[in-house]
Amino acid sequence: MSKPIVVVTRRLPAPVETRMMELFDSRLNADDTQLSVEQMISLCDGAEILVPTVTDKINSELINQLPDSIKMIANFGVGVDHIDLDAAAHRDIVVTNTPGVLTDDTADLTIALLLAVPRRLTEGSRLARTGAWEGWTPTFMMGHRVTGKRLGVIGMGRIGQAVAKRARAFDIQIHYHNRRRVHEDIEADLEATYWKSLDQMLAHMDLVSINCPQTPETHHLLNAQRLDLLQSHAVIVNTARGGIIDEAALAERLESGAIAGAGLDVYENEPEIHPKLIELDNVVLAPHLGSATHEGRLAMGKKVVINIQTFLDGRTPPDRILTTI
Ligand code: 8YV
Repeated sequence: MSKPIVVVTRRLPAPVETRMMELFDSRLNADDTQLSVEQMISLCDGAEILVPTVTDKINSELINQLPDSIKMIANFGVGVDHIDLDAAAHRDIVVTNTPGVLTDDTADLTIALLLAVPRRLTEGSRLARTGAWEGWTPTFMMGHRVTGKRLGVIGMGRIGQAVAKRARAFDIQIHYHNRRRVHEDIEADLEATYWKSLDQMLAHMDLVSINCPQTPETHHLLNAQRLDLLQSHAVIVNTARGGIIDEAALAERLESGAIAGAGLDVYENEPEIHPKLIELDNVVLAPHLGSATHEGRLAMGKKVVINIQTFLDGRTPPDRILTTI
């Protein structure tokens, strides 16, 4: 019996690709180059499953050109803002993602940024490497303490909660804004204060972490007006999606000192980064590393495989994303 054909748009960790080759007739991207719409459509000819990543724009234009043979999009990653879910539903294409297995890694990176910015870690590292360091003095490169500060988590889902849990270990006070208030047991556990109004929360925080998905509702959630609500000593960290912040407005405020600092792992037009952000010393930049651990990426691959196998067995994949249409 012939194996089902699976198209994988980017290189995945070797053990994941090996498993996919064993189980499926896998069309892999050995060069790991970004596929054009035409290439993706032609590769999908006769295939049943497409495995994209965050770097692929799976918009309605592409979905509508996919061959009828494609029955499933098994995304390698948790965020699905690059996939038009409604267009997929219209064509009866099942979409899955990989939640849960990258929660801890993303939360760890968030904490790394939350510490690196107030403690001026990359600025100090640059100084040490260029030989410009002239030695210790009592007033040299002072940053700010995080202990006891107020952290406002925007989006108290799996990752937001994991960030809050870690931040508690630093005696940081947890505040959050979420579409819905979380269960009282979780609030009690995290000693977290719920703010129905994002605007009011922003005005009172020392640290802000973005941990919500990007949706039409959260696009530019932190626009110029909201950024202006932040206190001038506030530090903002984003490990979710770049489009949730108006990047140009953020860069302006970081440059003027209206916001003290930022730690960013994601950008509006990846891999482009706003040129001002690159120049500023009060900004720590990471190249979308949230889930970039060997352990995390293997677990993501395993989830993709399980979702595909379950679907091919005629059952509902564990990580199926449901749309309302
Ligand atoms: C992944 C991410 O590496 O899972 C996500 O949503 O943002 C990343 O951590 C990426 O999406 C892989 O497709």
